[in-house]
Amino acid sequence: MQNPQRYLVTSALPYASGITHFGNVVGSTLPADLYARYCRLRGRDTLYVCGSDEHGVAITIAAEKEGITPREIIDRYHGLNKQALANAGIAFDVYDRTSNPVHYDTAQEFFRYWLGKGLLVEREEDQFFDADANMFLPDRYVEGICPNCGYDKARGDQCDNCGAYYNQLDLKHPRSLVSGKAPVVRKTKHWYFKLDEFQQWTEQYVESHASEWKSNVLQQSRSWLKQGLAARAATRDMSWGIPVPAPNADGKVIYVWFEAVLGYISATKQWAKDRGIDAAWKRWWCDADTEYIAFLGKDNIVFHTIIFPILLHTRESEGYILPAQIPANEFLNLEGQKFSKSRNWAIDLVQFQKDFPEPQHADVLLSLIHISE
Ligand code: B3M
Ligand code: ZN
Repeated sequence: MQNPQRYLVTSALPYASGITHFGNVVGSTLPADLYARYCRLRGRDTLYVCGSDEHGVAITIAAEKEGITPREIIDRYHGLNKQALANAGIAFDVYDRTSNPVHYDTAQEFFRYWLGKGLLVEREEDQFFDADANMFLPDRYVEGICPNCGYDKARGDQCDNCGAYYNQLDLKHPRSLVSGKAPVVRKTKHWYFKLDEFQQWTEQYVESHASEWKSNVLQQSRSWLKQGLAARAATRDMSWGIPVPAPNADGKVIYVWFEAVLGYISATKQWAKDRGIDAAWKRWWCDADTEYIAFLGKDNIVFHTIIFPILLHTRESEGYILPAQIPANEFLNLEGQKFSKSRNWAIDLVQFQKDFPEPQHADVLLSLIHISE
């Protein structure tokens, strides 16, 4: 874009399922904050938007582990993370949360729009079901051997080892993380988003940024597109999440990745509401003079270079803009090993700030940490 009038900056919404760790901070939040500060120093009209991602199985598994409700989990960690990031000096203009009713309205409005445009098709498909727990097994509730690389702790929707996304039925030797047993297959109905109809448009969108995007971002987006986009379930059988606004949708929620990215828009609406300038959100999301830069970690690349642009493109006729720049950092290593909450190999922000309460200590640590390329 030749001469942007304003700069919209977002960073990936940390799940409110635990304390945000330095991998999250250094991977997307800190670079976004640095860039937003640079824009402000250049006198640019800048808005830095972030918040908590509060739905999906990351939340429900964390709640089940502690025997508390998802609401209790998100209220605890949204508050802790928001405070810890503020203590670290991250200068958001808004740090909202996707349990906000403003976000429910936004996500359901988009979903109704896609239904009305025929972009969602109802399908009855096979899905893993845990007969002992009497529940369908979405995403991380099932683990198995990755169909792409053979990793033996691959999740139901994505492999942490090679990054591949697949239909959970492609997992080999699947086992339920609820009962530990092999799941059975049952039919269930979901609404599938016709991503395949946007193959050509997405290729054109990605290639139009080939000279600006980082090589890791381009490479992962191109390889995903090379596999061919397929219709993906945009709903899940879960009680926690945003209810599907369609007839006969009891017990169905919008799949977290089809609503969390819309959380950037909802947070901007909340920012405008808090200032009594409700309509001002449109200046950031529905004005061609806005330059949008989305910061994230490498495991979220395709949701920001393919899925989110498609969702926005469906409403480009109303002026919705697309991300112009999507800088993604590789995973942060600690003594040569990738950060991992589950393997208890992380520096969590809250603990660090307890041990080193002086504000300048956060800067020292963040400046010392090496981001693995
Ligand atoms: N909550 C972060 C993660 O995958 C995810 C980002 C959402 S950005 C809309 O850990
Ligand atoms: Zn794999």
